[in-house]
Amino acid sequence: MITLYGIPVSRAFRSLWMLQELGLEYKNVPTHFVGETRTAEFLKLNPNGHIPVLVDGETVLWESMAINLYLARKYGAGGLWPATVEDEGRAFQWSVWAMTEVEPPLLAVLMNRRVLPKEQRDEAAAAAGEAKMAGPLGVLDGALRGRAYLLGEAFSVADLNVASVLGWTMLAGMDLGKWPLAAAWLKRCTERPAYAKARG
Ligand SMILES: N[C@@H](CCC(=O)N[C@@H](CS)C(=O)NCC(=O)O)C(=O)O
Repeated sequence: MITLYGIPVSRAFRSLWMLQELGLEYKNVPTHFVGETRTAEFLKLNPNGHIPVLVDGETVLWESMAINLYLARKYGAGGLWPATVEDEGRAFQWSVWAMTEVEPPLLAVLMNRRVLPKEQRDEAAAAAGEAKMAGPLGVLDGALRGRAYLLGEAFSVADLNVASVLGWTMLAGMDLGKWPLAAAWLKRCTERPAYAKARG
């Protein structure tokens, strides 16, 4: 029995997308990030007080990228999980990269352009985040030269993990016109049926 705690409008979307891609049966407990992750009961699952949390039988996991790598490794053989150890390394590389190089500046753009109440938004922080995003977007565009997906010609966990973070550019209204390969790749990834299903 697989249970995923979290709501689609949060980082839990990343793992809901993975569960949908893998066609797994699962229960979604729609735990909201405002208030519901700090109860004594929830903190037993994730002492950090964050969603998503995955419970797969006896295994409890948190951190969206780790959950997705685990799910792809366990249930995605011959599909989303890479066929070679070298490509596994690349999947780890891209997943860590998404969290460290992309998420912080992109979150600044998203929060200060869309999420925070207007009077709390800081346009300077949004602009600084947007400027910083030019680095990772250039890296991604370069990596996609001559290939449809990050590990080659097939969509994999590497693409899902990176696209699930980069998808925030759409919510934030960022123009990716300067990085056409990255923009086309993001469109390919987010047009997948499982992406729409995960949004609920
Ligand atoms: N690095 C974690 C971050 C998780 C996270 O910060 N989740 C937010 C929702 S998007 C949350 O649960 N916030 C509620 C809280 O911290 O109280 C991951 O990727 O899973």
